[in-house]
Amino acid sequence: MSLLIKNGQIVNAGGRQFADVYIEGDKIKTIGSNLDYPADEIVDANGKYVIPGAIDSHTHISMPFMGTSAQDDYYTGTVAAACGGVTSLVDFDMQQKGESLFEAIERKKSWAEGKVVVDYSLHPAVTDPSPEVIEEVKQAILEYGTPSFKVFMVYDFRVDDAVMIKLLKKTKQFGGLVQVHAENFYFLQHMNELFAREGKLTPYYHAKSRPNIAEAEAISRIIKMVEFTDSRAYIVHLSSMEGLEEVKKARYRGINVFAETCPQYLILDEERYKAPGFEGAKYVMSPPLRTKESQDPLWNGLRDGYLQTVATDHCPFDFNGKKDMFGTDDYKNIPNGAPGIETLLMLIHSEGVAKNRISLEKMVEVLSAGPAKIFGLKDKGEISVGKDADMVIFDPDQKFTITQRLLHMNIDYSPFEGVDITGMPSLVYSRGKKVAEWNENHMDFVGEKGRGRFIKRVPFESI
Ligand code: DUC
Ligand code: ZN
Ligand code: ZN
Repeated sequence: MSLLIKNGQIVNAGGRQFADVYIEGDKIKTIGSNLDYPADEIVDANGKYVIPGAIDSHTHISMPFMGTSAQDDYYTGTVAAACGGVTSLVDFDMQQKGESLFEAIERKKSWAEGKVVVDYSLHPAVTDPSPEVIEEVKQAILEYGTPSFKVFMVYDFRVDDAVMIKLLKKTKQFGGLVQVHAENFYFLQHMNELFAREGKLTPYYHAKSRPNIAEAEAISRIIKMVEFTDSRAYIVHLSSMEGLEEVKKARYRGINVFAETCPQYLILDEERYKAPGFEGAKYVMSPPLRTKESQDPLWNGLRDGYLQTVATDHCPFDFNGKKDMFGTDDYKNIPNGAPGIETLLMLIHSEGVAKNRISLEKMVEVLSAGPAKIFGLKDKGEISVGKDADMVIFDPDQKFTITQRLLHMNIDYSPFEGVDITGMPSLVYSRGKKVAEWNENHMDFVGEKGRGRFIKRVPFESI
C-alpha cells in the first residue's frame, strides 16, 4: 500500500516546509518537492498542515477505580483517539496487589489484543512495591519495552518516600523514568475531615479539599528526592501555577524534572463546580480544576518549555449511572476522572495556536515530538523519512462545536460541551493506513479493529 500526500505544509517541532510526502507500507519513505510517484492513494493537502499524529501519554483505559471502572475499552477508546488525531497512546497499567509488573503488562496487553485500532504502549503503575517488584524494573525496561513507571502519592495505593527513593534510583540505573501523581495525602486528609465536620460535601468541596499548595508541596518533595538520588522524574497532570513554580525553579537549577499538563487545566476552571444540582460532578477529577489564575502561567509554561507535554488523563465515567452511583451526598465517593482523548488536538490547536498562546511548532512539540522523546517512542512524533507514517492532515480553518453527540468516546458527556473549535483533522493515518476522516460536520472512524500494535519503547538514555 502506498500513499502520496501532495501540496501540504509539513509541520514538525523544529519547523515547517512545503513538500510532498511519500509513504510505503507503514513508513515515510520520501519527502521532497513535486514528487510524482505512482501511489495507491493520492491526497491533495493544499491549504492544510501535515503534522505527526498526537501521542496521548496519559490514559486510563478500562481502569478499575473507586468501585467501578473507567468506561472506554481499547476499542472505543482508540476509535475516539483516531477520530481526534491521536495515533498513539501510552496507557497506565495498574499492578494489582501481589502481582508482578509483568503479569500486569500481559493482562492489559490481552485486553488490547484484537481491539486496539492505533498503536499503544503501557506505563506500569507500581502499587504494591515489594523489593522483588522494584527489582523487576530492569526487565520491564530492557525486555518488555516499558521504561516509565507511575506512582501515586495519594489514594489507597500510594507509595511512601522510601519506595520513591528506591524506584528513582533503580529506574535511573537502566534508563527509566518515574512518573508521579503529586499531591500531599495528609493535606487532603486534613481538608476532608474538616469539610466532613462542617457538612460541606458537594462537588465544589472536592476542589477545595485539594488545594494548590498540596500539589506544590508534593512536587517540591519529589524534586528534592530527584536531586538526592541524581535521577529523573516526570510530573503528570500538573494543574496549578504554584506547582509549575516548583518545576521552573528545579529546571533552572538543572534538575531532571519533566512535567505534563492537560487541556482541562488550561481551559476550564473551578467555577464549573458551582454548576446547578450535581452537574459539578462532571469535573470531579484529581487534581481538580483550579481558579482562572493558573491558566496563563500554564500556557506560558508550555510556550517557554517548562512543561514538555500535554496529555489528557482520559478516565471516563458516565454522569448518569457512574458519577452519581455513590457520591451524590459526598464528593469523596464520586469516581475521579473525565474524558478527553478525542478532544486533545482540537483544543490545543484552537485554544493554543489559533489564539496565539503557543506556536504551531510548539503544539507539535508538546503533543508529538515531546512525548515521543521522553517516553522512548523512537518511530513516532515526527514527519521524517524512516518514521512511522502516523500523520494528521489538519485543516486549520475547519469549524466544529464540541458536543458529545458527535464524538466517539464511550460516555454520556464532554466536559468541553459547547466549546467552539477552529481547526480539525481532515484525515488521520496510523502507519500509512487511513483510520479517520472528516465527514460534513464530524469525524468518522474508517480504520480496522485490532490493527494497532504494542510499541516496545526504548530507554531514556538511548534517545
Ligand atoms: N485522577 C483522576 O482524576 N482519575 C484517574 C486517576 C487520577 O489520578
Ligand atoms: Zn493522577
Ligand atoms: Zn491519570
